[in-house]
Amino acid sequence: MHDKRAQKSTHPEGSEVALPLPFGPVPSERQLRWHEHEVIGFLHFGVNTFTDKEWGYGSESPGIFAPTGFDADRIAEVAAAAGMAGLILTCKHHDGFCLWPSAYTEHSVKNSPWRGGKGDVVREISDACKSHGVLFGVYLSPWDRNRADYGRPGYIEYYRNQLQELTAEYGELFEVWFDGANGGDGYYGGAREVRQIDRRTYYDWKNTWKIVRGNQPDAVMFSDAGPDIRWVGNEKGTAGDPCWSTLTAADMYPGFGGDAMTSAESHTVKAWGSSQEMLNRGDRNGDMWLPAECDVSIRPGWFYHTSEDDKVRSPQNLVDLYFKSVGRGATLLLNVPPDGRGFIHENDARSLSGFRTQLDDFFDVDVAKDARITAGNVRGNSPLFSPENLIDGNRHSYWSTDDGVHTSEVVFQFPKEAKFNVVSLKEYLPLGQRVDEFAIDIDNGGRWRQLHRASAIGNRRLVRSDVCATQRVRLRILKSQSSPAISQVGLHLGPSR
Ligand code: FUL
Repeated sequence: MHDKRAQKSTHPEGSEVALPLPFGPVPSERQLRWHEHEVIGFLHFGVNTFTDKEWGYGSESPGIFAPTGFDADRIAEVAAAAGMAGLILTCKHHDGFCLWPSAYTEHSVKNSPWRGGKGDVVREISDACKSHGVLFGVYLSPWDRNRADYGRPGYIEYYRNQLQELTAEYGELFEVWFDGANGGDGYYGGAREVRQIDRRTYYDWKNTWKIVRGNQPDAVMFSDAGPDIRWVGNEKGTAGDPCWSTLTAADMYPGFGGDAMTSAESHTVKAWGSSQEMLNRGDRNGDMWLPAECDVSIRPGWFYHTSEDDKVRSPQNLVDLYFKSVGRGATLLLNVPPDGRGFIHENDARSLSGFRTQLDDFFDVDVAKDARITAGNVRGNSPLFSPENLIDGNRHSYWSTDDGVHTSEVVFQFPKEAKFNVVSLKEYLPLGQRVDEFAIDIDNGGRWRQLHRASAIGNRRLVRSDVCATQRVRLRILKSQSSPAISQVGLHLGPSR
């Protein structure tokens, strides 16, 4: 269902030609900013780093949290060098141990030997992010296996108090992450039992989220169900193809993507086969802008384990993930867990740096800029919507067609053979996700040969191929819900697969 409200056309100042009307749901300002981030880092750090576990039971002594050389600057520096736009820290994982000296519990760094009980990991990471130009975000696990009151109303007050501390006392946040894993066995203040909660109602999310909106109006909130960013339905770092940025999420909530669905929910997702599949691909007819974030770890586990030092993803593997996440209109949230010393292990740092070098090799040069460009149709024949906008490097300018012209083409003519193995496309998002299908053709001895055909463009669509050498490239918009609005076409040559 799309927004059928009557929309008035607007004319930019001094122009006779009206702007195209938006189509369907459109992103908010905060979502638009987030779309630009592309690669974000995730830091899983806490008691598990010292117990060699993935999920702490909740009974761990704060005394075991003892990094020998914690260095937030070194972490932020590695992230910045890797081109990560931001870092999200697990301030509290399911074990309940807090990396900041929360006023509401003793189960925190204030009872650890680290920095003599005066330390604050959240503060040090947020400060280091600031000095390295990296944005900062927080993860606060809704599930808490330490708390005696988990599962009762009192815990909600505790959880909200902590959300208040993190969102009010650590400067500007760009993202707040709500994990879906919730309920099961745990320490629970010594009860050592199994506790289940109703994921739909227990947290009264609508009101809990207000704390974040009040303190951090520019931050996006992530969960299985938004409200700003959705889980991509797997932890492999790959978005569906296509992966629409729209979804109908009214009945969804954090934890929805897990296995525990009510029969009403199973009904909602029946058409997709599973909720994970729905999250992975999005819904072309969805009524909300709810783009996907692809969380994945650089190692098999989320927390650091010495035994995985030789299982770190290679730069090539990370580049492949980039193409399957960012290249499908989503964001890559790459976990790089600090080790027991308290910084990113040398093997992980080396892979990250190789990853960045390869991406730069791809995208530093754009041969499309050398082309003469012609389009089948230009909106009102106005320079405002000229196909030249496709190569001006400006995210806010775009090529568009007259109203009613939903299929069209753009031809890039080169003075001499252009070589590339990646095509990069960007839609102008403030007008919604308009294009259903497109194709890329190359001139092969005077005849067009189709290189690629796909559905959906969105924030970014990367098409990887063998190296092409040609004097003409053509983009065909085969199906669009409205006049297309494309803001970028890039042609790049990078390392072969
Ligand atoms: C999952 C958690 O259970 C994992 O430990 C990790 O934090 C991952 C990002 O989300 O749901």
